[in-house]
Amino acid sequence: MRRAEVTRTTAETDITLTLDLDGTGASRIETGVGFFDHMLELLARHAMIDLDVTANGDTHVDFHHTVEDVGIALGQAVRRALGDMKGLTRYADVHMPMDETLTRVAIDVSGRPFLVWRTEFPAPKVGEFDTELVREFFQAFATHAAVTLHVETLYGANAHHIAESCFKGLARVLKTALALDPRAGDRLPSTKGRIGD
Ligand SMILES: [Mn+2]
Repeated sequence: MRRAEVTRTTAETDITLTLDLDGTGASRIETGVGFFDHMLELLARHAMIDLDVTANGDTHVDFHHTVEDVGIALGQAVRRALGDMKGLTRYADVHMPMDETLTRVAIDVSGRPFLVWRTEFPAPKVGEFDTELVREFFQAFATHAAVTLHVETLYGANAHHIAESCFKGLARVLKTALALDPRAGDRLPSTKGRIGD
């Protein structure tokens, strides 16, 4: 069972997150941040990960702590749910279109945290949501899932579309890279014999 639950309580946020990597994309997301809920719902759907998130954060300050801490919790949960990584596909990439926007996302479930971020937003906000928080989420996720993640928006004009292409792109690379390869059996996808440092 590739499932995990993470609870994380700080002075800034209180988060409970459960996921099932081998789900159907069902989700129940309540972060108190509408746009972020929208992004997490489509992440779960397109990754086919079952995901429940409840976050009570200091959104009276702004959405920064809530978004970053959910990224941390999601990364931790993915890493735990992966277990020993035997049989893992490991690599994936996608070009994700969203109307006029095209974003490329590539992942290596490497055990080595790294984010390359080449996405800029034409507007500082989508509704109430600061667009700079998209990068914060991806950085937190990549660090705590211990994955190498490259995100580059090749072109795009609409900030909502750009954000959505990043999250959908992440979803699709997770769906592929986190899948078990039946031909791999119980072997690690590494000639080194271990994943990580
Ligand atoms: Mn949308």
